[in-house]
Amino acid sequence: MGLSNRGFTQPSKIKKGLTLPRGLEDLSPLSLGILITFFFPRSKLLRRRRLTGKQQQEFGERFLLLLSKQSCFATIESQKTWLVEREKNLLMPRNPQMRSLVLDAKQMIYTNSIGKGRKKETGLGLTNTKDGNFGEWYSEVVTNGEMIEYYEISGCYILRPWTMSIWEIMQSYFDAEIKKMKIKTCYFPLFVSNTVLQKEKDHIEGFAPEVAWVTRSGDSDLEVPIAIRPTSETVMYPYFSKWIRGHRDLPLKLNQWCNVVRWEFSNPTPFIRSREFLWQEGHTAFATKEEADTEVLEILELYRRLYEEYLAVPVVKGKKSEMEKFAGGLYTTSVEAFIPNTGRGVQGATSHCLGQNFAKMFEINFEDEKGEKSMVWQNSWAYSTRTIGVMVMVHGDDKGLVLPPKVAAVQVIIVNVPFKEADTDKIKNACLETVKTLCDLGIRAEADLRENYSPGWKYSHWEMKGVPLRIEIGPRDVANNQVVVARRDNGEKVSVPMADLVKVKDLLDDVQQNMFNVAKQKRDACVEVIKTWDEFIKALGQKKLILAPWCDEEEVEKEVKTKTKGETGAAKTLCSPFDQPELPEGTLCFASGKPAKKWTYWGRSY
Ligand code: 87F
Repeated sequence: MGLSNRGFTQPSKIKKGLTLPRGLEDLSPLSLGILITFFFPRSKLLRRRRLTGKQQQEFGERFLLLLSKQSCFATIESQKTWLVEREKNLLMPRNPQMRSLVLDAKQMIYTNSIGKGRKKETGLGLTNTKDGNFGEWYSEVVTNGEMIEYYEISGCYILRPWTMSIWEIMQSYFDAEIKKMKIKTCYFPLFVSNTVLQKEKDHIEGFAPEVAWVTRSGDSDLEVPIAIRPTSETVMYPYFSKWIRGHRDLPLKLNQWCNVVRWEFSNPTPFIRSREFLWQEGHTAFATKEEADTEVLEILELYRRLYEEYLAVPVVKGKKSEMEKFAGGLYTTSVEAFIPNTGRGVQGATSHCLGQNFAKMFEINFEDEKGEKSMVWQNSWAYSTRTIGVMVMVHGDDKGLVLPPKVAAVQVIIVNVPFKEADTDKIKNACLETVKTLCDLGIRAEADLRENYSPGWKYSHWEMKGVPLRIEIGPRDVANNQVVVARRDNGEKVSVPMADLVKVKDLLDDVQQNMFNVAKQKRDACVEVIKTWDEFIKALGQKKLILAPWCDEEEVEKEVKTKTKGETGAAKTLCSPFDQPELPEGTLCFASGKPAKKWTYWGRSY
């Protein structure tokens, strides 16, 4: 990607008589002339806005020649991407005649360049494979799948509707669950003063370089710079102190849905590591530690369900080591996911018990039932848009996104397959009827009846966007009162009688379950139980998720980190799973040789 089109501004330098790149042979020079007019609205070549038919034809011919300069493209793949990228940006002329020509050419370019003939090279529309170049594959999937648009500020991304609909579904689930727990919604300001931010020193220490500051308004410097929230403990807790007086004010349980900013410097990745992201942050205060402990686990269970039941991503619930926990808190629990392709763990969400640290700093006290002054016990917990990135990484394939039905904005896409002599209206009506039946059944279904795209193009398009089920309706299906259903997860096709469309519900459930099972199988296949340092190093080299007996000493963890530091980052503890395998008496720590206290997951991580 990122191909230069500098060559296109110097038509005079083109040599004639070169062969055309594959896929473009069928385009008439006129169509191409029109296309290029819209491809490069700002190019020097097209400074003159209004072009006559002849001029367009001329441009078309030049364009063909330019395209045939194979040297512009490193590979046929890059040519393909280039064409698709341009095709996306193509503007539509208002004149109906021009419009139909452009549409015609547009479809031809797409189907010719990435359609049937080339389907096998890689997944349609993707130039990288998941196993070939994971990083490039990921960024192609999130952009071509219309989830993300890159933005001019590094580490910031535009979240497109396809992303936001997933986020909203997850939000509805989680919000409803926490409301059942009597957690109330609130909203605190984005800005935080330095004094307040610095109040809890332990907490901010280490994070300080990531805090972004506003230092100016217009031309004048602010008297005191103000920070943009990286998290809201220090924003909220002064008010907890004000609002909590007696035991009747407890528990205080708040949650806010908002954005936060952390000015990361390491390799930004859409969803996974971005400088601004969306999350929910819950902040609660209780009279007793027991209540706080209980809530930590209740929330963690909601996070597990979010990953496993909604995103179909298996996670491990566990406790973070002292080194990896949130420094301002008492203990941290998390759900940890794993990306088999990169062999990296990823912290999916965290639920912290803050103990009384913040209560001390912010004087969050209450008078208990006996009239004695007491300090509250606090929790804080969050999941962010990172969840979506994990889902894409785990399920995506060489054709693009694969969305679990439960979070897909469109669960079923219905495509009409008109044949030349067929009654196209009849087919369209069958599609619309199917949409209605499915929607009445509570399924999120839509029909793609656009006439300017071929069925093949539409299949690829919706595959790229990860829609779980595709229904194809052609003349034969109409005649037989049936539809053909194709699954995104495994490519299987089945015929379903129109009268049995309720079966689509079972199919969606099956896709959801199958996606989880497949992901779990892959994750489990990466788990390596090891006992010795040599085994550890070997497994790390094989991108495994390592489960090892550990002495639980910080010094040892530090040493492992130092010893494994390399280009791809050091290995660290991910969590100690709550679900502990048996640890036989006398088991030794893989790293220190001291008696092991617990089983812990280790690996490189995001
Ligand atoms: C970056 C800059 C400043 C993480 C930061 O996990 C402060 C911080 O406090 C910071 N990055 N953290 C820890 C966040 C802890 C906690 N906050 C509420 C959560 C859950 C939600």
